[in-house]
Amino acid sequence: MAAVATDTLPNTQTDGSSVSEAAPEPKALTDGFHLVIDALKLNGIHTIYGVPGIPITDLGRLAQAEGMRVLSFRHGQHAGYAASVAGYLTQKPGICLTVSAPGFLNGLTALANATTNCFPMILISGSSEREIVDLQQGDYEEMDQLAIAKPLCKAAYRVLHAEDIGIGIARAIRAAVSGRPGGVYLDLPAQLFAQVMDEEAGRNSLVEVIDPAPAQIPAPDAVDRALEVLKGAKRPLIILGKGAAYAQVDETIQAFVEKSGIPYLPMSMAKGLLPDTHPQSAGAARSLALKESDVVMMIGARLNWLLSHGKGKTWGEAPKKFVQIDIEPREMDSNVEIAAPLVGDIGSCLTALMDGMGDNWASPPQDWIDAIRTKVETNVARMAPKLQNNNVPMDFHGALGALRTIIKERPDITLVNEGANTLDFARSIIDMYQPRKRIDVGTWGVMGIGMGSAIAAAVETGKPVLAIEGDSAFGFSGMEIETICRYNLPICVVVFNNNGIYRGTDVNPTGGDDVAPTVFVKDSRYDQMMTAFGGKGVYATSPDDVTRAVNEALDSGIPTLVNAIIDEKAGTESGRIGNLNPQSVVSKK
Ligand code: ADP
Ligand code: TZD
Ligand code: MG
Repeated sequence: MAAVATDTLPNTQTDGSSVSEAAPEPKALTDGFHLVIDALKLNGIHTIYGVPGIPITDLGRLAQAEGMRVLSFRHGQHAGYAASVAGYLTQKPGICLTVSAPGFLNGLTALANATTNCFPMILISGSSEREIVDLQQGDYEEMDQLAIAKPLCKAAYRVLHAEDIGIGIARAIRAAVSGRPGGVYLDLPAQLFAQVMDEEAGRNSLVEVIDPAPAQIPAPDAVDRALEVLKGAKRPLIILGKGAAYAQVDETIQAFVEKSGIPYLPMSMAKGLLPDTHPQSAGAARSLALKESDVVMMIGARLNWLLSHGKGKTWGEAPKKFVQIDIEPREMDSNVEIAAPLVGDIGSCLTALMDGMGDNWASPPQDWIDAIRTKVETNVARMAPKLQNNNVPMDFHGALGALRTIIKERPDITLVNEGANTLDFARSIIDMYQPRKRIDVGTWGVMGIGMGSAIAAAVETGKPVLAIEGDSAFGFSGMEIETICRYNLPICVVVFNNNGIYRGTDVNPTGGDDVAPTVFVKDSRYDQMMTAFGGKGVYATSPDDVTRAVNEALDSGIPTLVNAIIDEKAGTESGRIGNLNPQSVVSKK
C-alpha cells in the first residue's frame, strides 16, 4: 500500500531559484517494509513464521495488515522448523522471520536443518547497522550475521538499498527451490526498512521469479545406461527417499514402480508415496531386501548414515550395482560407486525411463518377488498380536497399535513424529497411505521439530495433525502448544511419557540426590500444560484411552495433548540406533 508524502520537496530549480507556480502533486511513496511484503506476495508467498522484535516488529504488523498470515512463535527455532516444513510441503520457500543476533541464531539451527534435509526455506533476519557491526562498536544485538549464516546454508544475501529488495528476494527464492532445495539466508539491516522510495519505481523494482525450479532433463545416454543396469538385475530394489516425496510427481512414481514390478523400500518420510500396504512394498522386509538385492535404484534418497553409507553388514555379501536419480550431480559416488547416475529431476527421469522401457518390460524374477513377499507377510503376522495388546502400563506396541488404526481410518491427516523409541517404533508400526503425510526428525535425527512441524502442517494442509512425541522430544518445543492454542489449530499431541530419555529407569550410581542424566520427573502431567492455555488435556493409561482421546481430538479439532503413560522399562537405549552410541568399556573404581 502506498504512503503519500506529506511534506513535498520544495520545487527547486537547478539554478537555485524557486518557482512560484502550481505546487506539484504529492508523490506516492513506498518503503522497505512494504517492498519486502510486496515482493513476497508477488511471488505467491502469503505466510510468515516468526518471532517479533527490533527491527522487524512492524514488518510483521504490516504484513498482517496487507493480508499475509503472520504466525508468531514462542521461539525462533520452532518458527524456523515450521517454515522448513512449509517449504517441504508446498515447494515454495517457507519464510522464517527473526530479530537480530540471538533471534537470528535461534532461526539458524532450523535453517541449517532445512539445508541438510533439502527443504526450501528463507530465513529473513533483521540485523543491526553495518557501520557499527563492521567496526564492532557494540550495537544493540550486534553480529555479523551474513558471515555466520554462509557456511550453514545454500546461499546468503544482504540487501542494503530499498531498490534492491525485489532482486534480493527473487535471488533468495530461486536459490532455495532450484536444483537441490535448501535453506537461504536473507540479511535485512534495520535501516533498510525505513528507506523510502517512489512507489512506482518501487513497484517496478520487484521481480516475479519465472519458473523458479526448472525441469532438469536427464541425458539420453544416462537413461539408456540405467535401463541396461536394471535389465540385468536378478534381485532389484527401489529405494524412495524424501526427495521423491518433495518432488510432487506422485502418479509418475507410482506408475514407474508398478511398470517396473520392482519391490521398493520407502525411507521414513517417503512412506505413503505409495500406500505402505502396496503389494510391492518391501518395508517389512527391509533387512532381507538390502542384504540380498543385486541392483539398487535410489530415487531422491541419499546413501548416508540412514542407509549405512551403502556398504557393510546391512548390505550383505552380494555385490551391488547402484542406479541413482538425483537433481544434485555431486550426490553421485558420495559413498559408493554409482554404476548408472541419472542427474535430473525425478519426474523427467522417471518419464524418460518409462519411455525407454517400452510395453514389454519384464518384471523381476518371481523367486525374488516371492522371497520378499513371504518375509513381509511373516513379519506383519508376527507383529499383529503385539499391536493389539491392551496392557497397562502401556508398552510402545500397544499405544502405537491404537494410533496405527487411527491413521488407517484418517489417511489424510499429517503425522509428525520424534523421539528415540517413540520414533523408531512408530516409523515401523504406523502405515502411511498418502504422500507427504509423515514428517519426522529427518536427516540429522534432530529433536525439537515437533510443534513447529505440526503447526506448519496444520496451516499448510488445513487438515488435522497428529504429533507422536517422546517425552524428551516434546520438551524441546513444548512451549509452542500456546501457539497451537492461540491459533486454535487442529493438532493432537500424544506424549509418550516413559519418564525420560529412552527409559525412565536409570539410577545415579553414586547414590547421590541428583537423578540419572536420562531421567525426568516421574509421572509428569504434560496434559495440564495444554489446559493451561485453554486446550484439552487427557491423561491416558491404556490403548483404549488413547484411541478415545485422539479420535475425539481429531473430530473436534480442539488443540489436545494426550499424556500417554508408557511403561518406563519398555524402551531401549537410543531406540534402533544403539549401534551408533559409543559406550565405555573401562570401569573405574
Ligand atoms: P531420505 O532421507 O528420505 O533418504 P534424503 O534427504 O537423504 O532422503 O535425499 C533426498 C535427495 O533428493 C537429495 O539428494 C536431493 O538432492 C534429492 N532431490 C530433491 N528434490 C529432487 C527432485 N525434484 N528431483 C531429483 N532429486 C531431488
Ligand atoms: N538434542 C537434539 C537437538 N537432537 C538430538 N537428537 C538429541 C539432543 C539427542 N537425543 C536423541 O537422539 S533422542 C533424544 C535425545 C535427547 C530423546 C529420546 O527420548 P524421548 O524418546 O523421550 O524423546 P523415548 O521414547 O523415551 O526413547
Ligand atoms: Mg521418553
